[in-house]
Amino acid sequence: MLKSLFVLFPLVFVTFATAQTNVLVILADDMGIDTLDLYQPSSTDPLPVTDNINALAANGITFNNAWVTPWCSSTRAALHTGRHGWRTKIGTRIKNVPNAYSLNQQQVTMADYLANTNLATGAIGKWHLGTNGGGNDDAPRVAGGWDDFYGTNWALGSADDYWNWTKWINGVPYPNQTNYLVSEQSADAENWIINQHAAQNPWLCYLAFQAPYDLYHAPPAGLLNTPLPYSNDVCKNSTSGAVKRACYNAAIEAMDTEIGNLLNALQAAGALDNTLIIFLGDNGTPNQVNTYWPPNQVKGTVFEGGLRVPFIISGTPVVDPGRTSDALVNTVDIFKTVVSAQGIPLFTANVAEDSIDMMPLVNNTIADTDHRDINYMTHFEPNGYFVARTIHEEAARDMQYKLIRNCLTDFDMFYDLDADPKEEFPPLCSGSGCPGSLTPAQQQAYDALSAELQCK
Ligand SMILES: [Ca+2]
Repeated sequence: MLKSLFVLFPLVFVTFATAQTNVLVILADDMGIDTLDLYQPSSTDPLPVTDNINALAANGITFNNAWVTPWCSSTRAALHTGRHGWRTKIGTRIKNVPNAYSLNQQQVTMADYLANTNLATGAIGKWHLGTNGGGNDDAPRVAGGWDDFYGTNWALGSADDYWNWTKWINGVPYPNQTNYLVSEQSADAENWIINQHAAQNPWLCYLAFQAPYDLYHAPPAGLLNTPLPYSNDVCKNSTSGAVKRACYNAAIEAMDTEIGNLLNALQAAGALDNTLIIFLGDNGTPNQVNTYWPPNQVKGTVFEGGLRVPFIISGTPVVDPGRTSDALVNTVDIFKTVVSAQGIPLFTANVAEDSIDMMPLVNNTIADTDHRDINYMTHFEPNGYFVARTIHEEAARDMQYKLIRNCLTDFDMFYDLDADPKEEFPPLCSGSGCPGSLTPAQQQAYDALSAELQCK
């Protein structure tokens, strides 16, 4: 199998290694660009205070046009493998059913790829990539390739209570955890990284917070900048969108505080020297707390409200920090960026085919337009091979135009994102083959985008 063959090559990689860079990937759960003042400086909606995320931006690059997938699992699969869903067959969330199609051992992940270098790899937090096809309690290590895993139940995908949850450490459950989940996830990352630093191991830490997320709750008051006037029960049970949004904003503030605690502790330990920090959301904002996008064009869809998330690359390796970038970056790009940051060439066939190294953007040696001409994303249900799809929609965009196709009905919607960044007005054309009167430039863009769609 691919994975067992793969381990034959490590000495080649080590030979090529010239310099290594620690990498901290922080993945937020259910968080679109509508949630941060960084992306919405003139918002009239109350937004959470996120001094620590803003500091990452001040010391890094803020990407304006980053895409992920509309759901937790499909984004994670793309992030870990550098491959789009039509290759991994994970196009949506993995549900908590027996033998659910999962990230499996045949997929080469970035942790696999780096497994035989001297880079230590640790995954912390929400896994949500299944149980290697069923029942494997050690899936983050077995299928994910990580050296260590500290997190929550990957069959379910998430903890269902922030103060009563089971922690899994390398395949072993530790039930009845009562520490606030987000604080524990931050502490686990801190401990793991400090240990690697003490052992003088270069490290890659993937920290997947279960926050802000659509399990609305009232975080501990001590983590908030803005007092939350609602109890945990009210956050949980209210049917008011405004109440839910206040609780959701509070969850972002709590996560931001814990990101600050984590980075301060690492800085104090000298563990952040030569460290790349990547922060992004895993999918857009949930409909119930959406105040920005057109209704129902949010999490779970391939509209911008589902795909477009905060994406920041920060840390000491960033040249000319404090920049913004319009480059069409994608969650799949993290794979080759992490590998590239180690000074390791990526030349293996059938690995991370969709990933494009972002280090030239980090080094500020290319123009934004030179990273990728067309960004692409797919969403389908259910996951897996040889199953009839009940949902299959894809999207592709260039610097200006975007094409959405329903692959089941062959229905297209073609937008000008410069003129209509929220896709709130009727598309330039819609229907099978997108009949309508397009300008020659629009037609050329439509044809190019259409050629990128896979629908398979
Ligand atoms: Ca999510």
